[in-house]
Amino acid sequence: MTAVRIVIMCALLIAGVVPSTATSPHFEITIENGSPYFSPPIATVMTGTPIRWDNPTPTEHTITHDGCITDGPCAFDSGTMPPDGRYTVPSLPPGRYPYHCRVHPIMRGTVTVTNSAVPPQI
Ligand SMILES: [Cu+2]
Repeated sequence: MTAVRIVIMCALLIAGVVPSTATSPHFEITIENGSPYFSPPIATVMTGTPIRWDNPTPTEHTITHDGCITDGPCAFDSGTMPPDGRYTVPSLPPGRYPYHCRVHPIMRGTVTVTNSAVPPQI
């Protein structure tokens, strides 16, 4: 009976019926006060992996896809992230996503989303 219960719980989790807090695997990027400002500054994640930025600094930042300030499509823009704030992008289509902080344009990072287990050659 326990196995049946586990199967049902898994089905509910997959269906999103049961809210999951810490169970969702995500890729974590931490904002830092000094260069390179994002740790890691260059990240490669598998399609479907949520990407989360944590802001442990005492300063407000944004996570803004470069496309949001150019002609390109705007894939994500956090708005202002307060100290101890967090921003999660649930998933992105495969591609390369350079991003920056609107408050401090010197802060730059890149996320590459891939379907392949082997990171693309740059
Ligand atoms: Cu900033």
